[in-house]
Amino acid sequence: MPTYDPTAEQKFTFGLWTVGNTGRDPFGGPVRDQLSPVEIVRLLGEVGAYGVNYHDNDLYPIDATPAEVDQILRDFKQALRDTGLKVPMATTNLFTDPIFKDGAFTSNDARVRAYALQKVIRSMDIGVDLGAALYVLWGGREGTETDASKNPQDSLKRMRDALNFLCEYIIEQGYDLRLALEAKPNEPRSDIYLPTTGAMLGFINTLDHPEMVGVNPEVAHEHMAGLNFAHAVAQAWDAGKLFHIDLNDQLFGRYDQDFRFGSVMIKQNFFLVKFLEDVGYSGSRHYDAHAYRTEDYEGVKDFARGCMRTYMILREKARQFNQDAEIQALLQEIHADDGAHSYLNGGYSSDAVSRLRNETFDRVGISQRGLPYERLDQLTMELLLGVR
Ligand code: GLT
Ligand code: MN
Ligand code: MN
Repeated sequence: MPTYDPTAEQKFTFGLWTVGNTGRDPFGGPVRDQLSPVEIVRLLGEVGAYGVNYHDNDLYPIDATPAEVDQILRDFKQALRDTGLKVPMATTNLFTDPIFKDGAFTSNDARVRAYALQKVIRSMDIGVDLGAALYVLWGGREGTETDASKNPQDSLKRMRDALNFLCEYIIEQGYDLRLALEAKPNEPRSDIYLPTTGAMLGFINTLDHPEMVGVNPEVAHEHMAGLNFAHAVAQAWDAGKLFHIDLNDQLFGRYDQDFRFGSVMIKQNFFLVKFLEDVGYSGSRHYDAHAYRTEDYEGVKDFARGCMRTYMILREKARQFNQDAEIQALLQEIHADDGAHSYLNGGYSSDAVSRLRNETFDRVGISQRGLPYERLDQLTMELLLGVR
């Protein structure tokens, strides 16, 4: 019987802002005390996480003096040594401070754009020192309420200039650091630029160093846009761009709920986990989620343990799916191929075209073949519901 305990191989990580979330929302104040970074690291150590990620200002206040930052880092590093937790990813808060009210890299104010670059560079230096090899950029304020304020193409150019600048900085410093861009369709801006993972993937190819930049897709963000998350992840993987992943959960059409992973859409999350495990994704499995507002810190631990446990359960279900004789027989039947058209597998050739031109297809006969997807899906559901 599997234990479903988290393993180091899965690299389960949480942000300081996730288990440290105090439950503040637009309609109410905090319901939990703010834990210090050291306390959060201890909590994560207790629940068996692999690592902790952070925004610069989750760790030190925006106006901290260099001496204050040094002291905070010393304490943080000590907590990391005590617990064995890693820091695989770091990021910058470019959304909370009022200076970012009209964006950071895409702000209309050149001083804000410059300040944003300075803030990222300083935070990167610290991130690299803490061992991070990945830097996430989520542009929560990079957007508009009214398109009268900015030309969307100018905004893309500003975004591109900023990312090119940061890549050159990384190269010049000799850092072993890659960037991962995170898309979100809206909230807190009415419309955020590059709203989906697919849009980010297209944009990356316009950069000076596309090889240094990938994506950080988040379940909730694609669900907000009504999209199939596993399909977005597959596209990113296929492009060699799945550098990181933000796991959480929620139904379509809602605000960014960031619920416990696997708490809402079981089937979708199953196919996501199956995909990640089947292809051998080896990056962090990061939980960008937080506990219900009803919880105290015991409940936050339940939340964190639940995120990892559900992943491990779905991973075991994926293994069962791959070994289930009936399911595999159905899949074989569905994918049956007598090899008659394998001449098309090698790509284009004039020989292939002339063979293709001369073929006659039994259109009606082919259409009449039933595809047992109902049976396949029912077996999948029964497996997930625990009766197989
Ligand atoms: C914020 C946002 C997340 C991003 C984080 C990284 S911050 O919580 O909602 O989706 O991943 O900046
Ligand atoms: Mn989110
Ligand atoms: Mn996220």
